[in-house]
Amino acid sequence: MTAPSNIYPTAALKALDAAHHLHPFSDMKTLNEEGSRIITSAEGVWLTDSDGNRIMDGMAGLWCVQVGHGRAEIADAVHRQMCELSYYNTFFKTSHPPAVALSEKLAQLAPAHVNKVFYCSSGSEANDTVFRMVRTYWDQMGQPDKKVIISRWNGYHGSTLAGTSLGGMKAMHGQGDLPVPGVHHIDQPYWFGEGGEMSPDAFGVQAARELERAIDALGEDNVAAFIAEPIQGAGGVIIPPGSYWPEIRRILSERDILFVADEVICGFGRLGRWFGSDHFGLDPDLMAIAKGLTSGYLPMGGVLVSDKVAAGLFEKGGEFFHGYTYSGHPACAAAALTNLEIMEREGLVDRVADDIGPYLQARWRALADHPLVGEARMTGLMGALELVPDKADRTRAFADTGTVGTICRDLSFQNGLVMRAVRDSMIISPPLVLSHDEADYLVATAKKTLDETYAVLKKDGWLD
Ligand code: PXG
Repeated sequence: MTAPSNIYPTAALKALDAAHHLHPFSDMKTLNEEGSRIITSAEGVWLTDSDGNRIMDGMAGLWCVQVGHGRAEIADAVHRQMCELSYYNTFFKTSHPPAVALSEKLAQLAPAHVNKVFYCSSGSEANDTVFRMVRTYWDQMGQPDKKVIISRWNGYHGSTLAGTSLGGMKAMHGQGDLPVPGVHHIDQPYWFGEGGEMSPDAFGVQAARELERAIDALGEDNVAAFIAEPIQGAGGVIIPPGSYWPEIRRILSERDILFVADEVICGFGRLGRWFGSDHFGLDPDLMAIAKGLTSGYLPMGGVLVSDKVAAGLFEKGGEFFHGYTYSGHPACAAAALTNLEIMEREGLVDRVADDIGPYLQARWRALADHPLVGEARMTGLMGALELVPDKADRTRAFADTGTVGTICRDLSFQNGLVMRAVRDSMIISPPLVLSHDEADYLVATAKKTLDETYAVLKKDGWLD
């Protein structure tokens, strides 16, 4: 069968896209004036667009393509599964082999006290599941007043009602009158942007103690859970100071609330361990997963459930009135199983910890020498560059937040590297299969892009 990309020339594809396709998180007016970039194929860490340009996928799609693009092995497994059992549900006392096998595999990979999984199709649905699960858990435990979920400003947990509400993106809250009641946001551990004169560690402790203050002000008896990403992704790769997670752990250990790790980005090797919780020594009661679970080959998400929560929710009997038509979809489960098999066989998680991770980090951090860069940070394969008008003064930002980031992002694309801009920081999160040569290309292209951005800003009067 011929794919549409081979039928229509680029201009026609752009015109049809503008006429009929509403894109996520996009200013449709501006986008339609410019036209979308049409990606037609991909292999490894490389994308090809409809004009034949090769571009390095520095974002692994949207933080998800761990094993790289174009793995026929996953496509074959999905094909086989679809020929055998393309769909059946997991409601009403039924199951099927791929869902059973994947559940066993996830229990094996998850921390020792986490042995069950509830499936859905995305990270947003995972967090909607979390939202209902933690409240239902406390109902079951005879503590129905424990309802409030604490989360963080500038956290990202998806764009459904619960996802947006749990997330801390004010622009998103503004659309749809969110958050829903019962969500309380605390400050994020963003030292570069908000740490003022404090040392990173002193700031990390202060940010963690926001949680303590919030629980105590709301009343422990009213708080159901705290949800957080181990490292905030969409918020701008906010790597907390070393003091942050240990202090959060102390606070949680002294109080009876659930801890939910949103592993949608940090899970599946991104930080050099199977989960971000392993990297930071967290002890989550629930873990939201998606993205890297299938490397994005098919949509799938889930909530990993600890023995404690499973016992409270499911062992007394009674139904959890929750689920999706596609919970545990056989083709998606087959994609996930094959993806995890590839990751294990090729040792991709250890590779991030011991090989490509340290290799790229050293070269990425050296970009801090560039006159535009205030900080270059990276953990595992997840990094950010803070673009600033004055290296000597961390508190000074560019006017018109986001404009400089967009200039740099567009130049990066032109130069053959996808970087994502968050405010005025540049983000990368490449596939875990990135080679050393490809890492060198990534850093050289980022450097060239920074030079060109600097020249544009100088010419247009952005810099002194
Ligand atoms: N939690 C986290 C931590 C995420 O990063 C979600 C939940 C929601 O997942 P779904 O599958 O519903 O999208 C995410 C998603 C970006 C970007 O531009 C980030 C995400 C999604 C789309 C764009 O950084 N993260």
